[in-house]
Amino acid sequence: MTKRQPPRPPEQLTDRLFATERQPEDFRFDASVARVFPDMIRRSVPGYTTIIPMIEVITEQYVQPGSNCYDLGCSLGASTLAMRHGIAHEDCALIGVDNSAAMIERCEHYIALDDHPLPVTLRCEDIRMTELDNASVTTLNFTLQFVAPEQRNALLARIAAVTRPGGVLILSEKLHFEDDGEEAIQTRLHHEFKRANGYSDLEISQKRSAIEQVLIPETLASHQARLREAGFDQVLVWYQCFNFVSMLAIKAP
Ligand code: GEK
Repeated sequence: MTKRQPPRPPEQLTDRLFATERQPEDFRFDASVARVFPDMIRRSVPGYTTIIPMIEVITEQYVQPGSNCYDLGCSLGASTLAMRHGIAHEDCALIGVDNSAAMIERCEHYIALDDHPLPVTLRCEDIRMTELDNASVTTLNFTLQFVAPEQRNALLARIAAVTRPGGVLILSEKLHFEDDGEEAIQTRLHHEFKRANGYSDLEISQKRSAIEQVLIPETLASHQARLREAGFDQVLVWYQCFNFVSMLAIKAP
């Protein structure tokens, strides 16, 4: 009798996408990025490996029975799985949304490998259009920065409108600083973090050019003002490392 092999995670590669000289081209979340994504985000985003488990802790605190939880821009589901493990109510729905088919396809494997009983619905959709309703916890973990700035207000207002009293939005973003001196220091520290994680100067500069027009960072003050305008009653920073921040926007109970 042949022994059944346990399911294996999809093959994960080291991120070498920008290691050799390449033609300038805007960054896209395609299959080549999806294949290296866990390595890429861990080595590129300071604090990512702390933020993910804290999303579980925050979800646990704010999830409400009979509500929906959304992970908008779920990629391979790291934040989705953290939310899943923070939800103790069987009658909650957890929905992950990403408009990259390559990400969603791989995400399905990671969700299937996780043994938590709460079902996860994955939607290959644009977060600007996806249906939202009856939310207690919504996560935008480094996703809003990829939405055009002029479209951010409408999305956040829609999230705030469907968030129940006492519910929250977890918003993680790369920051821009008003003060040029601070911008220069925080950027240098971020690049040092990448160097310490094995990225070369060529990789850092090519990635920077590729992402420049695609990822538009804003100041902390703009985020805080927008979240309040959107309808959240309290906005606080629960984590910051260099130019990367995570905020908690709360609807009053
Ligand atoms: C994590 N949250 O591991 N609609 C849907 N998806 C989008 C859109 C859009 N309009 N724009 C971008 N995305 C994850 C990490 S990554 C962050 C999130 C990063 C998706 C895009 O396809 C990608 O998968 C994700 O947002 C951003 O916690 O790569 O820095």
